[in-house]
Amino acid sequence: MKEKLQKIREEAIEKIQSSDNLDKLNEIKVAVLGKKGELTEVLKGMKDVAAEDRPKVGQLVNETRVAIEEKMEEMRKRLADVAREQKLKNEVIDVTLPSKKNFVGHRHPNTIALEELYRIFVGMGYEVVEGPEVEYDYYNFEALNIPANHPAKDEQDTFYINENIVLRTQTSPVQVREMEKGKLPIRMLAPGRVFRSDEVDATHSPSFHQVEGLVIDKNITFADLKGTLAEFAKELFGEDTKVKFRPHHFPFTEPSAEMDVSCFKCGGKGCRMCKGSGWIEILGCGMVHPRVFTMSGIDPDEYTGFAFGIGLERISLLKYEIDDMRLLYENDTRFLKQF
Ligand code: 2NL
Repeated sequence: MKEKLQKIREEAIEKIQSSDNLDKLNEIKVAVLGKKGELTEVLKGMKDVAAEDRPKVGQLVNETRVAIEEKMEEMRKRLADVAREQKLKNEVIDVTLPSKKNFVGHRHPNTIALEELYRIFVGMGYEVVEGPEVEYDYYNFEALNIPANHPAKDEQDTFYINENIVLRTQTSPVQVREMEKGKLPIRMLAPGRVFRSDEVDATHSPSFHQVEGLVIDKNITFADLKGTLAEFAKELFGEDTKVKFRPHHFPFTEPSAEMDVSCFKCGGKGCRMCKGSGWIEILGCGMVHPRVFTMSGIDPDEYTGFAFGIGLERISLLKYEIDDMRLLYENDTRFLKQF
């Protein structure tokens, strides 16, 4: 019996010492100390041992168990340490590795142009105001002195929601709503999406963006309009930019004009950009029509004002020399990432 226990002990310790991971150690534990383990089997055979020898044999079995358990615990600790070391080694972060490339988005050309307009006009004291894209016919047409029989009101040009409601064709209704509030003077910019029933081509889209400006105060004259817009043109296209006003007609302004800037590409000599003329049309403008004032409750004998409308896409196309408006709407990242 003594030899048998000695043998179990020696074999178990040898196996423990040669095991190289915690799973193997556990297998040994089951094989020796488990329910059907070698040592447990010896204990089960105790009934065949003579009664007077039992305490001695029992003590021997216990000593063997303790010795194996101690060895096992010692080995378990050692293997756990090794495993921990290995885990830490695997988790080491090399802080000298180059970082992942950060992909940053780009601003849309329209956004860049709009922010440029904000910079210029907010710098002159203008306030930016937005309003609804779906408008009453009244605010979009009637309050702007556009009569019922005007061609702009034709279903060919305007998207109608119903008889009284349209998709706004300009952002002037935002300004009419401000005028109605009666808080004067006004110096405002009305940017936003507008809609016209146009066929898509290189220079037209059924949905584009407009930035309108409005200034109302006592004693505002056409000289204020010219000075303001000339300054704007210099800020946007460069200090050497000249401006030219050509008489025009809008129902909401009187007198009305279109403003050209000297070509910023050729300086006025004539090139592809300005189609040889040396001038580029940039915006429409004029003095607010007295009828527009009275309809919004402002006395035209007390107040005067000027207004202008700029096509945002036209500015982005010119400034970034883009030759097709459709590129602005496709959101092709190969195009957008150039800006
Ligand atoms: C263009 C240029 C323009 C205005 C817009 C305006 C707004 C109010 C009163 C008077 Cl509330 N005018 N806006 C004025 C002149 C030109 O836009 O080419 N439009 C078709």
